Amino acid sequence: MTFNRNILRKYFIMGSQNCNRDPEAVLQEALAAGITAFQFREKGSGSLQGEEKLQLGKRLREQCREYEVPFFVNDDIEIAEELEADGIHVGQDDMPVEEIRAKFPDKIIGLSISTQEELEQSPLDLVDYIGVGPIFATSTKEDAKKVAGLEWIHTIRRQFSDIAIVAIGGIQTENARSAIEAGADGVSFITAITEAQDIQDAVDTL
Ligand code: TZP
Ligand code: MG
Repeated sequence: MTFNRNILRKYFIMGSQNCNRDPEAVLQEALAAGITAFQFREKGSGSLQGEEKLQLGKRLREQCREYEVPFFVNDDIEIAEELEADGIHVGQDDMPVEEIRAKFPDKIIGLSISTQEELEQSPLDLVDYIGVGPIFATSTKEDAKKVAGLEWIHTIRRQFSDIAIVAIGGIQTENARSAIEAGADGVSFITAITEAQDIQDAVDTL
């Protein structure tokens, strides 16, 4: 899939461990409400493994297809391949971007960047976008790195005026705008949707 940075605008991330109800129902509401990308991130305590993970991924993948919303897989290269994901999002400790790019010349690749050192040492020319954070405090990711703040977005923008940036970590309806104003192309979020009283309203505000 060719990459258009507008898909980063309202980028919803979720696995079953983030939901207190049927993940398919949550994704359905989020898609109907207008999210612009989805990442299947089945990971951490309470997450599904093996065949159960694959089967859930297949169902969520189909939902995204119906809405023509790009479907990303977090970390899991095999599932990304099997589900014909549009893209893969990896962190610094996952399969090296060089290998992923060699294996999937046409998939969208996103890479998490949390520090200046990571920024300098990553093959940015091989990725389509970077995930930048955690911008605000989050309790969703068990091993989240230290809060980087909005200044981190400015810092990257000053060095790379054209790189596609999606902000992550603690993004909520109240602060999403500040991440865009700091220079992000879009915002990504878990609990802003999974814990929303009204998903349509949350997506509109985001
Ligand atoms: N990576 C950095 S923070 C985070 C991930 C996956 C969790 C984001 O969750 P929330 O609920 O939007 O803060
Ligand atoms: Mg990872």
